[in-house]
Amino acid sequence: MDAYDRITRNATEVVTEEEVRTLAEDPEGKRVYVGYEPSGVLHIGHMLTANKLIDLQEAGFEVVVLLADVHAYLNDKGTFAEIRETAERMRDQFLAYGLDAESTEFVYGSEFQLDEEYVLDTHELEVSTTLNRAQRAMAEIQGGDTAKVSHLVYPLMQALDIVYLDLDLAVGGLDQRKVHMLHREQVPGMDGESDHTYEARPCIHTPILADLDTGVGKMSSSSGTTISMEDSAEDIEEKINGAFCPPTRDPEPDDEGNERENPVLEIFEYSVFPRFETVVVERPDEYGGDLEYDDYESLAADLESGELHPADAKGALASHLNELIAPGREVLRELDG
Ligand code: IYR
Repeated sequence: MDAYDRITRNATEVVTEEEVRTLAEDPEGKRVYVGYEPSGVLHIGHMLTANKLIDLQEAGFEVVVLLADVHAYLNDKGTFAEIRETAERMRDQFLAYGLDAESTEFVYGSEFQLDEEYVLDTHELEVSTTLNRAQRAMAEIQGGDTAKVSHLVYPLMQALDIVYLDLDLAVGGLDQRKVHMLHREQVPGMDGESDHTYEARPCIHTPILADLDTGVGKMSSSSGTTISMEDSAEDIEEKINGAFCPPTRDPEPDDEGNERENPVLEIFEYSVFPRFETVVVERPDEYGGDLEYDDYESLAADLESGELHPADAKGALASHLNELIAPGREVLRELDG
């Protein structure tokens, strides 16, 4: 796989392809980041963007993980002290998941977001951005129904982080795209207080998994079922067994006309295949014996043809997820004594 294909595999959106192609010509030492509002336990959504960071590390990028403590505070996720504590736990889980310790830099937002230059730059963006624009950028990130003033400052700060961390590329789930677009439109016009470069950077957006139980709408860590670093092997098995998995990549809409996805296949595609050379589906000999897949396409095709039964696919998914999660689970166990 060439550098561009590795950098962009499984991405839903690349902004712009041309800019990322230029980066791919010489990725060595280039800087890329994902920012996370700290939460005590990683869930499968964090792991999906982490897979992309691992791809980028393998392509030669330096990875910055922003532990966005100030952003979590602005999004009403707890007291500042509570948020700092969960951020520390997050770092250890990312390393256990497979980010390379040598080429990963963990930065707390509060290390630079309270500096005078940064605060003045935020105010500059407050002056140049309409309320409506900031609110739209936040629509998919905001916790709670009521927009607070903090929710309008949040995307402006995120747009600035890309400047202050001297990044060459920003990565995020598709829910971050409007903030990144705000960055691309607003930052290049800034006067700016700092010595950093106020140029727009390219962005890559990763898919958002569908709801595990129904395939309708997005998987959410706050409602519905999610898979997390805390889950035991049995928890994972139980959750995946209960997942929606018709024998197709393209399920029919439900009775109310809502579009549906196949979350089991999505997790194979975005979480499992990027991390395993081959995926083995264990089956007793009387059911045809083990199956082996080198890529997502052949597994999905077998599910569609009936060669691979959804129950066997789920069993393999649970065991591979368990393998990815086990080291982080161990870290959490040690942290909690
Ligand atoms: N908006 C992210 C958190 C976040 C991401 C980046 I990239 C930042 O520069 C700051 C915050 C979330 O929804 O978790």
